[in-house]
Amino acid sequence: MKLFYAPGTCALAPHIVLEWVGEPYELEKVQLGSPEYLKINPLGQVPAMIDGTSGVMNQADAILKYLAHKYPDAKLGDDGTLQDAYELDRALAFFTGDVHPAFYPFFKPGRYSIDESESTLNSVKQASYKLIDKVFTYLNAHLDGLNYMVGNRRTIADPYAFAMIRWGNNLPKPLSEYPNIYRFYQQMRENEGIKRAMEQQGLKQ
Ligand SMILES: N[C@@H](CCC(=O)N[C@@H](CS)C(=O)NCC(=O)O)C(=O)O
Repeated sequence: MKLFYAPGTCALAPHIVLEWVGEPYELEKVQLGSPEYLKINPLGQVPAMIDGTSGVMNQADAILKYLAHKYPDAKLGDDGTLQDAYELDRALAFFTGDVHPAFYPFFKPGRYSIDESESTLNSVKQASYKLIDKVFTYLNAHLDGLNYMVGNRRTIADPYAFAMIRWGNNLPKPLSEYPNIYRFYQQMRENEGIKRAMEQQGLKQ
């Protein structure tokens, strides 16, 4: 099992899951957009993963579900009920389809406009920030009274949440203004598997 990652990206989520599972795996740090990496994942994105003869797997949510299925004893998937399976899929879809895309224009505004003037790029970032605030406000309400994303137990949705909440550390509004998100993040930050994954990626915060 080999995980391709770049530090601090959404690849942190499957990296944490691999730490939680505790089986041997390899890590390969890649240069996003490099010709070498495009040969591995033509989308140029991380995470990507290879498991034996699987070929190159990509898409964070699919990789997370693959790991949950491959390692049922780690109990990081749904609990076997229809409702829980829905709740878990909903959480993964929220991060993949709402939170990740909300952040991307903030990180790479030049991709979202053919006018690259500073004022246009700032405008793209501000529009992105409005979306981030919207999804964080929703997430903050969801986490009210909860320590985990789904079913009040640890699942693959929690590292995904952690990786994206981490991106919120350098926003105009501090994370502490979303108190439930802030509490969730601080609590996850104490987890040994998360500490190991962050250390391996060279991440401080
Ligand atoms: N749909 C993909 C998106 C992955 C993605 O965009 N990852 C970012 C890092 S968080 C990336 O590799 N960006 C490089 C790029 O877009 O060129 C997934 O969910 O895995």
